[in-house]
Amino acid sequence: PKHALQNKWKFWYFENNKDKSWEENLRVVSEFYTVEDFWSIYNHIKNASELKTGCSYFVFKDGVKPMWEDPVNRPGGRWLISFDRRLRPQLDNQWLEVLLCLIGEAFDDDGDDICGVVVDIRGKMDKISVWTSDCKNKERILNIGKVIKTRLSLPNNHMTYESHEATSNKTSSSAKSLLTL
Ligand code: M7G
Repeated sequence: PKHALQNKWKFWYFENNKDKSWEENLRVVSEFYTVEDFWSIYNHIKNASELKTGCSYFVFKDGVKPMWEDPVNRPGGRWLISFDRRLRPQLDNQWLEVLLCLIGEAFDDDGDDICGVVVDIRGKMDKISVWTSDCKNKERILNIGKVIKTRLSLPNNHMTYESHEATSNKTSSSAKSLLTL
């Protein structure tokens, strides 16, 4: 028998096609709710580092669209980790580690606040982010952040948490961060 996960997840792909709106560029690749189905998707698709600049993968809980506007995401925010694109060879392992945290239920009850995770392939800095549903729940945000920091062996001050409200309203390149780990 396959090994069921606590949640059902959807794997999304974003391609930066300038002729379409942001939302139109977002597509569901597949969904999974067992460990085995996760691996068959993961092994079938390109590594994040092989995607073109401007592309992203999103893995979100079933029922939550990977956008700020989704009612589950709207009061939330994200842990943001930036990687110099010269470190892209390490990105695939870091992204897989984040996915394994989801699959392995590494966050215990704090995982209730996880909405999904994202990897963005960009020109200068690639990004991995972990979206949570309540930007005011500092305890859960910190617990989740500490798990990620440990599993990714990140140095201090490498992760910042920002609300989606701040991200979506930002005028400069970075939004005000609420927490740092
Ligand atoms: P990004 O791809 O998250 O980061 O956002 P980047 O600046 O490093 O490429 C780029 C742009 O995509 C944003 O300025 C928005 O125009 C759009 N965008 C990104 N997200 C996550 C959303 C979203 O959740 N909703 C909407 N409406 N637009 C978004």
